[in-house]
Amino acid sequence: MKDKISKIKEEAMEEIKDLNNMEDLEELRIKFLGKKGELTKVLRGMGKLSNKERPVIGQMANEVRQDIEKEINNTKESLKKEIQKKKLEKERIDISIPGKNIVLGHRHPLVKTIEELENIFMNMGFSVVYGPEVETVENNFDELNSPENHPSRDLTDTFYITEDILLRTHTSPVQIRVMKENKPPLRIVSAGRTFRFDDVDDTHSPMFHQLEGLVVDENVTMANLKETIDTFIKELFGEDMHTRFRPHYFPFTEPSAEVDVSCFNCKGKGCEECNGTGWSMELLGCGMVNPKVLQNCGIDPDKYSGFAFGLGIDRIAMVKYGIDNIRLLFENDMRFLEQF
Ligand code: FA5
Repeated sequence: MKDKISKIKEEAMEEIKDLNNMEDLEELRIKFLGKKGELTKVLRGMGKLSNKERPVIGQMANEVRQDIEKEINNTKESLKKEIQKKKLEKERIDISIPGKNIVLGHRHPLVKTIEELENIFMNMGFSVVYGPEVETVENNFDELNSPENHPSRDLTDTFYITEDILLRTHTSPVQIRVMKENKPPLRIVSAGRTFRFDDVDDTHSPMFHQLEGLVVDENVTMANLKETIDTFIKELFGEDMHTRFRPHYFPFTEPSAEVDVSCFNCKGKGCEECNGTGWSMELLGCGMVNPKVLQNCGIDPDKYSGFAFGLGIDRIAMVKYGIDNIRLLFENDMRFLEQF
């Protein structure tokens, strides 16, 4: 039996030498030391030994088991080191290679313009509110006193979703929402997307942005409206800019006006850009809230009056950043956007 045990040890040690992966090592451990392994098989025969021989053989078997285990563990350790070394060699990083440039984006010129406009109006005591882009015909037209035969209601001018729901054609329906839900005094601005069946040219787009303003209180006058617009334009474009109010018609304001701003190139002197007029393109419409609209919203027109205005935000961004074509704002061309 002693010979058998010594032979097992010799064989195991010899086989371990040739192994170079963990799986084979585990197989070897099972082969020699497992429950059905070589050493266990020999030990099963110990019952036949005399009382004198049994402890001697037992001790020898234990020593052999420990020796084999020790050799397996040592081999495992050196295999681990070997694997780690190979891995490190394979994954070595060349720190002399130049790093990849991370391109950091920034806010779109339209978003910057909206934030700037909102900040100016907030400093003037206005609150910022939001309205939905999908509106009811009632809020977009009816309550704003737009008659049935008004051209802007036409199918060819407006994107209808159903007969009663549409993509809002302006931000003025926010006026209705605010006046129906709140009592005067009111002082709000609301910016967002608007939609019209307009053909695209340098200053028109079927999707564009407006900022609506509304003030309702006792004794609000046209002078307040003029002063507010004038202050805002000077705040946005500088003290040397002037405004001009031209009479206009909107069903929801009476009287109404369109506002021109001094040409940004020549500051009013007259140049090629403004065809010698000294005034830039049309930027906004405004007026005193029509008493009928106040009434539609449950506000007493004998007690309260108000003014409202609607700015074309895209055109303001164009003037502010010297952009001569509205299409550029929506094409997402990085070469254009990176300039702001
Ligand atoms: C209106 O939309 C009125 N709701 C404005 C208003 C509000 C008047 C409150 C009175 C009281 P208008 O259709 O003129 O008005 O449009 C206002 C501004 O939006 C224009 O001055 C222009 O700057 C801009 N705008 C209009 N259509 C387009 C378009 N297709 N593309 C780009 N900007 C546009």
